[in-house]
Amino acid sequence: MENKKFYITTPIYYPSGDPHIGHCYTTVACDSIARYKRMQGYDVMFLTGTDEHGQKIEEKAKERGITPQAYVDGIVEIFKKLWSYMNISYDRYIRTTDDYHVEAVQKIFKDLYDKGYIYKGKYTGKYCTPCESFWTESQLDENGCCPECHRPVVEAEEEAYFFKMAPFAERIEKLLLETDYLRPKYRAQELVNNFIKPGLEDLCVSRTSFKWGIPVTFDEKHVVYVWIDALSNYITALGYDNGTYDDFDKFWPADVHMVAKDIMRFHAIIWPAMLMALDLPLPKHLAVHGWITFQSKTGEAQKMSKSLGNVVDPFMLGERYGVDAIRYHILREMALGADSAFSNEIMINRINSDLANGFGNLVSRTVAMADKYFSGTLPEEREEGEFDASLKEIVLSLRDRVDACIDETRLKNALEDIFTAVDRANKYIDETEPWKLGKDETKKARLASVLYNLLEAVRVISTLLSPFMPTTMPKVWEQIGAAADEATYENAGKFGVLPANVTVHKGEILFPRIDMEKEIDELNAIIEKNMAEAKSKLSDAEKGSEFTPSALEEEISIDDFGKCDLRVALVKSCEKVKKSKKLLCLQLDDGFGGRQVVSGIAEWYKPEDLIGKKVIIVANLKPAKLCGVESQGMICAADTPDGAASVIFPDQSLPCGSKIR
Ligand code: ME8
Repeated sequence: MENKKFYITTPIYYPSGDPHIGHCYTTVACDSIARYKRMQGYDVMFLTGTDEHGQKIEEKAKERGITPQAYVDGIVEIFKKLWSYMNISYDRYIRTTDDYHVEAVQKIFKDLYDKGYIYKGKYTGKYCTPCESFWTESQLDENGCCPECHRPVVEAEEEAYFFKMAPFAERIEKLLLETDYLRPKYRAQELVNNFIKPGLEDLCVSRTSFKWGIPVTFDEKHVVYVWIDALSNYITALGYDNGTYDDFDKFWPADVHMVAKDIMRFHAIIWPAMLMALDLPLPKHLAVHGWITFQSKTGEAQKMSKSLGNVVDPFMLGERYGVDAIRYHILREMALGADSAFSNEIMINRINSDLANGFGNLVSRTVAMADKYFSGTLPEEREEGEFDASLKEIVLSLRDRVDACIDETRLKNALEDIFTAVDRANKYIDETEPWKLGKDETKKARLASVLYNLLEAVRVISTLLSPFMPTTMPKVWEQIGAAADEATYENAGKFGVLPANVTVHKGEILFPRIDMEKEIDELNAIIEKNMAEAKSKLSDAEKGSEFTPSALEEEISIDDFGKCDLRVALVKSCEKVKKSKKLLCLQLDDGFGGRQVVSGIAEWYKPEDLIGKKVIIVANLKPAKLCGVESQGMICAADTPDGAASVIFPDQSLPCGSKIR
């Protein structure tokens, strides 16, 4: 058992809104790895929690008229409820408001100060309030906005403590470029180029502009910068600098920190620098995954955002399809490093093809045949035959392949490998045609072999799947007659473990097939309702603050603008363009005798929504034919955050032909 220890962490999440499918991804991924490692016999510590301090939380609580503590308490409960619902087997849950963590962070801060790595200075710079991050001029994006969220930054000046980063630059560069700390490795160069090459600047690590944070013990008007507070969680939760826990020596350094790319910089640069300053060993791996984006009806990928109403509610999905199906889907779709679009179609297809038709069908066919031909109990006579060897080979090599994927945090590949074996087993049924063997009394021994081989394949596959889908697999073991001590990791490397006269038990359908069309209609209705509700709940200011405008076009002169002739016009009549789902044809009174304009807004407007309304047109646009219909100009519309077009309606009292300037 010596050295068989494994420590894995999720980020600690901000309780600034309800958790969604994005948070589930990291947590379910870490949970599956933790379960797999436990199954392999490791002593596992799986940590998750919540990051509860900071200006954003203070502001949200104020808006609601409650204390920050009451505010976070409410949301933490929802996070914990979700984790229990999703079968997350964390060993420890840290809240940064826990006393022991507060005390330990204060000691860490003092320790870094005493060692000379933290000093007092004055901060003037750019601050992004939503991200709670200070940036230097050179780090801002091309519009002078926050490089993470692309929202405007404000000039901020305050007396502050700083953490010296320069002494660690060389070691961090080596860590990123020469070790396999960062996964995927291709992101290392980008970090080195953006942050280390220009010179690692000292990090501002205290704030005086708000109160909801951990006070600096030796200068109480300062609170500790949230990232110093948050990152420390990975060691305080093990008992570092506190007496609440005592497994620091046992579990540190961590084997895997898993995060999404938005917080890679903090974990790839600041966290190693802190650990180096504290003279502690560095974690072994930082696994960085992409975003789960939401694929809208119009097909574009959007960041999930509460104000768009597109946050995918894991409770709702779990109720409809079962928690294991959701766990499977998100892990199967997401590759390390890459973004992945969440769409209901992809999810339902995946559940139907892999789980209902693939694995579910394999189990139910195998069990049903053992039941039908042998009343549930296989006879002991056997006859080996063609195809057996190739089935056994793929099943026997599966465990090693999955082990390697788990060790490299490539869960999508682990599931792909397992489902290659599922496909192989289903093909074996087609090849051996047990229904024909069943009709022939002389082939009973061969039939028993075929069914036994299938049951063995299912045993190995279901054992290796159990960390990913922990609720369903015990039901499979029940159906195939595997005892608990037969469905073990050790046995997943063997063939021939079930007793020769195994008895199966027909059971419920594991993954019912979903009616795609019906489901999509229902889900779309739910999403539309959520979007409308989210919109109506938000103030205009909030809508603005969540929206990231597209980049500005190249600068033009006033003369250039003067060339563009915008006019007010009245929609006299309007109809859909035949054979086009997107186009409307509008007859306009433009103050100059009338004109016809074709506009691609049919998805969002019906003709009757527009007739009688004044609109703004680009009046001197060269005519063009759209779907064979001539268009003499263009209707002005704004892009909405959810990718629709919103026609600009000027004041109805403006005469047709009025020029816009
Ligand atoms: O950043 N797709 O907390 P956070 C994939 N408190 N992953 C997503 C996601 C999405 N759409 N949305 C969230 C913080 N995540 C800090 C962390 S750690 C010391 C402090 C996951 O609540 C992903 O793991 O904003 C991401 O890194 C994390 O949630 C950010 O959570």
